[in-house]
Amino acid sequence: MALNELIITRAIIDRFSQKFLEYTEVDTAIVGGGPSGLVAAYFLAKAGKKVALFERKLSIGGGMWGGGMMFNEIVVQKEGKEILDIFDINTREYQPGYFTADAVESITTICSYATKAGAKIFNCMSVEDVVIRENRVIGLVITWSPVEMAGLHVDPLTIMASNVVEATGHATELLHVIERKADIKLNTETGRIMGERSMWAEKAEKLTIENTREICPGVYVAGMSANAAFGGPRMGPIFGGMLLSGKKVAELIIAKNNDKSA
Ligand code: 48H
Repeated sequence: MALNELIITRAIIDRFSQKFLEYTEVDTAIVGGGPSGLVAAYFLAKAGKKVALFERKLSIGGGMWGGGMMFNEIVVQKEGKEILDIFDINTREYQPGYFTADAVESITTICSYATKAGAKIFNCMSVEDVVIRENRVIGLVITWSPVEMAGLHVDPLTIMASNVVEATGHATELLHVIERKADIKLNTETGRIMGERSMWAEKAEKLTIENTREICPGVYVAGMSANAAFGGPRMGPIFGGMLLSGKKVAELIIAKNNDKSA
Protein backbone atom coordinates (compact mmCIF):
# COMPACT_ATOMS: atom_id res chain seq x y z
CA MET A 1 0.00 0.00 0.00
CA ALA A 2 1.40 3.40 -0.97
CA LEU A 3 1.57 5.91 1.85
CA ASN A 4 -0.25 9.17 1.29
CA GLU A 5 1.01 12.35 3.00
CA LEU A 6 -2.43 13.94 2.85
CA ILE A 7 -3.97 11.10 4.84
CA ILE A 8 -1.16 11.29 7.39
CA THR A 9 -1.74 15.03 7.79
CA ARG A 10 -5.52 14.70 8.02
CA ALA A 11 -5.23 11.86 10.55
CA ILE A 12 -3.15 14.03 12.88
CA ILE A 13 -5.32 17.12 12.58
CA ASP A 14 -8.52 15.13 12.90
CA ARG A 15 -7.48 13.03 15.87
CA PHE A 16 -5.84 15.88 17.75
CA SER A 17 -8.83 18.17 17.21
CA GLN A 18 -11.21 15.49 18.51
CA LYS A 19 -9.04 14.93 21.57
CA PHE A 20 -8.62 18.63 22.27
CA LEU A 21 -12.35 19.36 21.83
CA GLU A 22 -13.26 16.51 24.15
CA TYR A 23 -10.93 17.87 26.82
CA THR A 24 -12.10 21.49 26.73
CA GLU A 25 -14.23 20.57 29.76
CA VAL A 26 -12.75 18.29 32.42
CA ASP A 27 -13.13 17.19 36.02
CA THR A 28 -9.53 18.08 36.80
CA ALA A 29 -6.95 20.11 34.92
CA ILE A 30 -3.38 19.65 36.08
CA VAL A 31 -0.81 22.33 35.35
CA GLY A 32 2.68 20.84 35.13
CA GLY A 33 3.91 17.40 34.10
CA GLY A 34 6.56 16.86 36.77
CA PRO A 35 6.39 13.89 39.16
CA SER A 36 3.62 15.30 41.37
CA GLY A 37 1.39 16.26 38.44
CA LEU A 38 1.85 12.94 36.68
CA VAL A 39 1.19 10.86 39.79
CA ALA A 40 -1.96 12.93 40.43
CA ALA A 41 -3.04 12.38 36.82
CA TYR A 42 -2.66 8.62 37.22
CA PHE A 43 -4.68 8.29 40.43
CA LEU A 44 -7.44 10.62 39.22
CA ALA A 45 -7.76 8.89 35.86
CA LYS A 46 -7.74 5.49 37.52
CA ALA A 47 -10.66 6.65 39.69
CA GLY A 48 -12.58 7.42 36.50
CA LYS A 49 -12.08 11.19 36.47
CA LYS A 50 -11.65 13.09 33.22
CA VAL A 51 -8.17 14.56 33.52
CA ALA A 52 -6.15 16.85 31.28
CA LEU A 53 -2.55 17.71 32.10
CA PHE A 54 -0.89 20.74 30.48
CA GLU A 55 2.90 20.80 30.21
CA ARG A 56 4.80 23.76 28.83
CA LYS A 57 7.76 21.74 27.58
CA LEU A 58 7.96 19.26 24.72
CA SER A 59 8.82 16.54 27.22
CA ILE A 60 7.06 15.62 30.44
CA GLY A 61 8.98 14.86 33.62
CA GLY A 62 9.85 18.29 35.03
CA GLY A 63 12.79 18.07 37.41
CA MET A 64 12.83 14.30 37.71
CA TRP A 65 14.78 13.49 34.52
CA GLY A 66 17.92 15.00 35.94
CA GLY A 67 17.97 13.17 39.30
CA GLY A 68 20.42 15.21 41.38
CA MET A 69 22.72 17.55 39.45
CA MET A 70 22.10 15.50 36.27
CA PHE A 71 23.16 12.24 37.91
CA ASN A 72 19.98 10.57 36.71
CA GLU A 73 19.19 8.51 39.78
CA ILE A 74 16.60 9.52 42.35
CA VAL A 75 16.37 8.73 46.05
CA VAL A 76 13.14 7.85 47.84
CA GLN A 77 12.36 6.88 51.40
CA LYS A 78 10.24 3.83 52.33
CA GLU A 79 6.89 5.59 51.79
CA GLY A 80 8.11 6.91 48.43
CA LYS A 81 9.26 3.44 47.41
CA GLU A 82 5.74 2.18 48.08
CA ILE A 83 4.46 4.56 45.41
CA LEU A 84 7.16 3.44 42.95
CA ASP A 85 6.07 -0.15 43.69
CA ILE A 86 2.52 0.69 42.52
CA PHE A 87 4.05 1.61 39.15
CA ASP A 88 6.29 -1.47 39.16
CA ILE A 89 9.42 0.70 39.01
CA ASN A 90 12.67 -1.01 40.04
CA THR A 91 14.22 0.23 43.27
CA ARG A 92 17.35 -0.78 45.16
CA GLU A 93 18.04 -0.21 48.84
CA TYR A 94 21.20 1.84 49.28
CA GLN A 95 21.22 2.05 53.07
CA PRO A 96 18.38 1.20 55.46
CA GLY A 97 15.48 3.49 54.58
CA TYR A 98 17.10 4.97 51.43
CA PHE A 99 16.13 3.56 48.05
CA THR A 100 17.34 4.57 44.60
CA ALA A 101 15.59 4.34 41.24
CA ASP A 102 16.57 5.22 37.70
CA ALA A 103 15.17 8.70 37.01
CA VAL A 104 14.31 7.95 33.37
CA GLU A 105 12.61 4.64 34.16
CA SER A 106 10.66 6.39 36.93
CA ILE A 107 9.26 9.26 34.91
CA THR A 108 8.55 7.32 31.71
CA THR A 109 6.77 4.57 33.64
CA ILE A 110 4.62 6.94 35.69
CA CYS A 111 3.69 8.75 32.48
CA SER A 112 2.84 5.49 30.78
CA TYR A 113 0.56 4.44 33.66
CA ALA A 114 -1.12 7.86 33.71
CA THR A 115 -1.88 7.89 29.98
CA LYS A 116 -2.98 4.24 29.92
CA ALA A 117 -5.34 5.01 32.83
CA GLY A 118 -6.93 7.65 30.58
CA ALA A 119 -5.28 10.95 31.54
CA LYS A 120 -4.69 13.14 28.48
CA ILE A 121 -1.43 15.02 28.33
CA PHE A 122 -1.16 18.19 26.28
CA ASN A 123 2.50 19.04 25.93
CA CYS A 124 3.89 22.27 24.46
CA MET A 125 0.99 24.13 26.05
CA SER A 126 1.43 26.79 28.70
CA VAL A 127 -1.19 27.91 31.17
CA GLU A 128 -1.02 31.68 31.31
CA ASP A 129 -4.15 32.66 33.21
CA VAL A 130 -7.28 31.40 34.94
CA VAL A 131 -11.04 31.93 34.62
CA ILE A 132 -12.72 33.06 37.84
CA ARG A 133 -16.39 33.26 38.75
CA GLU A 134 -17.71 34.09 42.22
CA ASN A 135 -14.26 33.83 43.76
CA ARG A 136 -13.64 30.35 42.39
CA VAL A 137 -11.22 29.25 39.69
CA ILE A 138 -13.32 27.42 37.09
CA GLY A 139 -10.99 27.26 34.13
CA LEU A 140 -7.55 27.74 32.62
CA VAL A 141 -6.33 30.02 29.87
CA ILE A 142 -3.87 28.19 27.64
CA THR A 143 -1.60 28.93 24.75
CA TRP A 144 1.05 27.14 22.69
CA SER A 145 4.42 27.38 24.44
CA PRO A 146 6.21 28.43 21.21
CA VAL A 147 3.78 31.37 20.98
CA GLU A 148 4.73 32.34 24.52
CA MET A 149 8.45 31.85 23.82
CA ALA A 150 8.36 33.92 20.64
CA GLY A 151 6.37 36.64 22.38
CA LEU A 152 3.76 36.58 19.60
CA HIS A 153 0.62 38.57 20.17
CA VAL A 154 -1.82 35.68 19.78
CA ASP A 155 -4.90 35.40 21.97
CA PRO A 156 -5.19 32.21 24.03
CA LEU A 157 -8.00 29.66 24.40
CA THR A 158 -9.86 28.49 27.51
CA ILE A 159 -10.68 25.14 29.04
CA MET A 160 -13.11 24.60 31.92
CA ALA A 161 -12.30 22.46 34.96
CA SER A 162 -14.15 21.62 38.18
CA ASN A 163 -10.76 21.28 39.93
CA VAL A 164 -7.32 22.62 39.09
CA VAL A 165 -4.03 21.18 40.37
CA GLU A 166 -1.19 23.70 40.56
CA ALA A 167 1.87 21.46 40.02
CA THR A 168 4.17 23.96 38.37
CA GLY A 169 7.09 23.25 40.73
CA HIS A 170 9.38 25.82 42.36
CA ALA A 171 7.91 28.73 40.40
CA THR A 172 4.27 28.32 41.58
CA GLU A 173 3.39 30.07 38.35
CA LEU A 174 -0.33 29.60 38.45
CA LEU A 175 -0.62 30.82 42.03
CA HIS A 176 1.36 33.92 41.13
CA VAL A 177 -1.18 34.68 38.41
CA ILE A 178 -4.06 34.16 40.85
CA GLU A 179 -2.36 36.33 43.47
CA ARG A 180 -1.63 39.08 40.97
CA LYS A 181 -4.90 39.17 39.10
CA ALA A 182 -7.68 38.03 41.43
CA ASP A 183 -8.93 39.23 44.79
CA ILE A 184 -8.70 35.74 46.19
CA LYS A 185 -7.15 35.20 49.61
CA LEU A 186 -4.98 32.09 49.65
CA ASN A 187 -5.38 29.53 52.40
CA THR A 188 -1.90 30.32 53.85
CA GLU A 189 -0.94 32.09 57.09
CA THR A 190 -0.52 35.39 55.26
CA GLY A 191 -3.19 34.87 52.62
CA ARG A 192 -0.41 35.15 50.03
CA ILE A 193 2.35 32.93 48.58
CA MET A 194 4.88 32.52 51.39
CA GLY A 195 7.88 31.41 49.30
CA GLU A 196 10.20 28.42 49.35
CA ARG A 197 12.83 28.15 52.13
CA SER A 198 16.35 26.68 52.05
CA MET A 199 17.21 22.97 51.96
CA TRP A 200 16.06 20.73 54.83
CA ALA A 201 15.18 17.33 53.40
CA GLU A 202 13.60 15.75 56.50
CA LYS A 203 11.28 18.66 57.25
CA ALA A 204 10.53 19.41 53.60
CA GLU A 205 9.43 15.88 52.77
CA LYS A 206 6.90 15.87 55.62
CA LEU A 207 5.68 19.40 54.91
CA THR A 208 5.20 18.73 51.20
CA ILE A 209 2.52 16.22 52.06
CA GLU A 210 0.94 18.41 54.76
CA ASN A 211 0.94 21.40 52.43
CA THR A 212 -0.78 19.51 49.64
CA ARG A 213 -4.30 20.93 49.87
CA GLU A 214 -6.91 23.24 48.42
CA ILE A 215 -5.29 26.66 48.55
CA CYS A 216 -8.23 28.64 47.20
CA PRO A 217 -11.61 27.57 45.88
CA GLY A 218 -11.07 25.14 43.01
CA VAL A 219 -7.25 25.10 43.17
CA TYR A 220 -5.09 22.46 44.87
CA VAL A 221 -1.33 22.76 45.27
CA ALA A 222 0.90 19.71 44.85
CA GLY A 223 4.61 18.95 44.83
CA MET A 224 7.19 21.70 45.07
CA SER A 225 4.56 24.34 44.55
CA ALA A 226 2.78 23.24 47.75
CA ASN A 227 5.95 23.92 49.71
CA ALA A 228 6.62 27.23 48.02
CA ALA A 229 3.03 28.34 48.64
CA PHE A 230 3.12 27.55 52.35
CA GLY A 231 6.71 28.63 53.05
CA GLY A 232 8.19 25.13 53.36
CA PRO A 233 11.86 24.29 52.73
CA ARG A 234 13.23 22.52 49.64
CA MET A 235 14.39 18.91 49.91
CA GLY A 236 16.88 18.35 47.09
CA PRO A 237 16.77 15.21 44.92
CA ILE A 238 14.66 13.02 47.19
CA PHE A 239 11.38 12.48 45.36
CA GLY A 240 9.13 10.59 47.80
CA GLY A 241 7.37 13.79 48.84
CA MET A 242 6.54 14.63 45.22
CA LEU A 243 5.07 11.17 44.59
CA LEU A 244 3.09 11.12 47.84
CA SER A 245 1.85 14.65 47.23
CA GLY A 246 0.54 13.64 43.78
CA LYS A 247 -1.33 10.73 45.34
CA LYS A 248 -2.69 12.88 48.17
CA VAL A 249 -4.00 15.61 45.88
CA ALA A 250 -5.83 13.01 43.80
CA GLU A 251 -7.38 11.55 46.96
CA LEU A 252 -8.49 15.00 48.17
CA ILE A 253 -10.18 15.75 44.85
CA ILE A 254 -11.82 12.33 44.65
CA ALA A 255 -13.10 12.64 48.26
CA LYS A 256 -14.46 16.15 47.67
CA ASN A 257 -16.25 15.14 44.50
CA ASN A 258 -17.73 12.06 46.17
CA ASP A 259 -19.02 14.31 48.99
CA LYS A 260 -20.76 16.51 46.43
CA SER A 261 -22.45 13.61 44.71
CA ALA A 262 -23.56 12.02 48.04
C1 48H B 1 2.35 24.56 31.80
C2 48H B 1 4.07 24.54 33.33
C3 48H B 1 3.79 25.87 33.70
C4 48H B 1 2.70 26.52 33.04
C5 48H B 1 5.48 25.21 34.86
O1 48H B 1 9.25 21.19 38.63
P1 48H B 1 8.48 19.94 38.47
O2 48H B 1 9.23 18.68 38.36
O3 48H B 1 7.38 19.89 39.64
P2 48H B 1 7.07 18.88 40.85
O4 48H B 1 6.61 19.72 41.95
O5 48H B 1 6.19 17.80 40.39
O6 48H B 1 8.48 18.23 41.22
C6 48H B 1 9.47 19.01 41.74
C7 48H B 1 10.82 18.31 41.55
O7 48H B 1 11.04 18.06 40.19
C8 48H B 1 11.88 19.21 42.10
O8 48H B 1 12.16 20.21 41.43
C9 48H B 1 12.46 18.97 43.38
C10 48H B 1 12.12 17.75 44.17
N1 48H B 1 13.30 19.85 43.84
C11 48H B 1 13.88 19.87 45.13
C12 48H B 1 14.91 20.96 45.25
O9 48H B 1 15.38 21.17 46.39
O10 48H B 1 15.29 21.59 44.23
O11 48H B 1 7.56 20.07 37.19
C13 48H B 1 6.78 21.21 36.95
C14 48H B 1 6.40 21.21 35.49
C15 48H B 1 7.59 21.50 34.57
O12 48H B 1 7.70 20.47 33.62
C16 48H B 1 7.22 22.83 33.91
O13 48H B 1 7.63 22.91 32.57
C17 48H B 1 5.72 22.85 34.04
O14 48H B 1 5.47 22.25 35.29
N2 48H B 1 5.13 24.18 34.07
N3 48H B 1 3.37 23.89 32.41
N4 48H B 1 2.02 25.83 32.10
N5 48H B 1 2.38 27.79 33.34
N6 48H B 1 4.67 26.26 34.66
